[in-house]
Amino acid sequence: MTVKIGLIGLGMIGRDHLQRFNQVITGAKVTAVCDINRTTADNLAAEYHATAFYHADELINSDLVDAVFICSVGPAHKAQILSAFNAGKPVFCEKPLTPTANESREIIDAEVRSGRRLLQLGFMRRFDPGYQALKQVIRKGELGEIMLMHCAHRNPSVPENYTIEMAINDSATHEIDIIRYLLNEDIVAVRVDKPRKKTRRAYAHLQDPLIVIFETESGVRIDDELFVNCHYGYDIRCEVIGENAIAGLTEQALTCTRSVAGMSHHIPHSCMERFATAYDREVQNFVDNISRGEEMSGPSAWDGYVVALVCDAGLASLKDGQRHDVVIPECPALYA
Ligand code: NAD
Ligand code: ISE
Repeated sequence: MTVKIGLIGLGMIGRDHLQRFNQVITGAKVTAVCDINRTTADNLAAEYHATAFYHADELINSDLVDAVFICSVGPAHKAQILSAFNAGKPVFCEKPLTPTANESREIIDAEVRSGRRLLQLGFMRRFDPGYQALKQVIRKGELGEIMLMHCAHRNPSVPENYTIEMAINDSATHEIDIIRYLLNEDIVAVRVDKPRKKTRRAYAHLQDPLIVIFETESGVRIDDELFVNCHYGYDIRCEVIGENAIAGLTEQALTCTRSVAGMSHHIPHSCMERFATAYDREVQNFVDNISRGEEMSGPSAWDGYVVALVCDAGLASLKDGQRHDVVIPECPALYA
């Protein structure tokens, strides 16, 4: 069976996934594409031999589509996900689930009413070999009691339309999810610190870098450096500090060069380069579940909702600099 995919949102990540479906993924074909920019939709439909749509609902309800793949901007996600649920079609949605927790709650309630998991969320780091290996190390108990974590989320640059709030609900979302994945517990408090100094490379409206401090249920304290105009590359770092040992992600480069200048290796320049394997695996997971007639697995709407709750607290702290508690309601049985 070839799963017929309808892909909505043909920007940076949408095009990357389109190419992935064309070159890497087995068992699926993109039969329909949609973008509010008609020229973009027409051009990519022609290039990939798909049908162009300009309204998401029309693509979602089309017989050309078995499963919906959402890569539009965050504020458009809720309506498109609910429309896919109404059509009874499985849906992959890029992160964030929605920009606010209240909107995410509506998605939880709708999916629970449907009685089955229909959605996989695009927290691709859970499919990254490095993070998976780190989780195994933690699970085996080699580190002893975990006390601290140091994370860094460095992007070479961000466009002018990237707002300070996006540092929390677009970038830090990845750390919030991966902290929960690695430690198997929830975040209960957040504080955002604005260092007095900011990089000259950021647009005037941005405070960059930021430091976010998280605290988990058991008391693990995590610092996350968000530096989205770091200039030198796309560099994602994570170190877990235990009582007996410390473990972290390694450099990702496959080769290392020795020269008179010393040792050097390549540093990725985009998320598409750094997480290529993770994206391949998350998308194949989505397709395989549909091909086998199984419910969705991997990051869920619940994960998206909890991350949105942490982001809401982070946004409040961005305004007042205070520590904000995160209150997480009981998890519905569907996601247990
Ligand atoms: P982008 O701005 O480059 O592209 C978004 C596209 O969606 C544009 O072509 C726009 O015209 C289209 N669009 C907007 N509203 C639409 C609507 N209602 N219906 C149809 N099309 C619509 O953005 P991007 O960087 O590709 O990001 C898209 C989404 O993917 C965001 O949610 C972002 O957070 C996420 N993302 C995830 C990762 C990751 O690492 N997992 C990386 C980049 C982006
Ligand atoms: C972007 O939307 C992503 O999801 C990238 O993975 C992240 O590194 C970047 O900061 C976000 O803007």
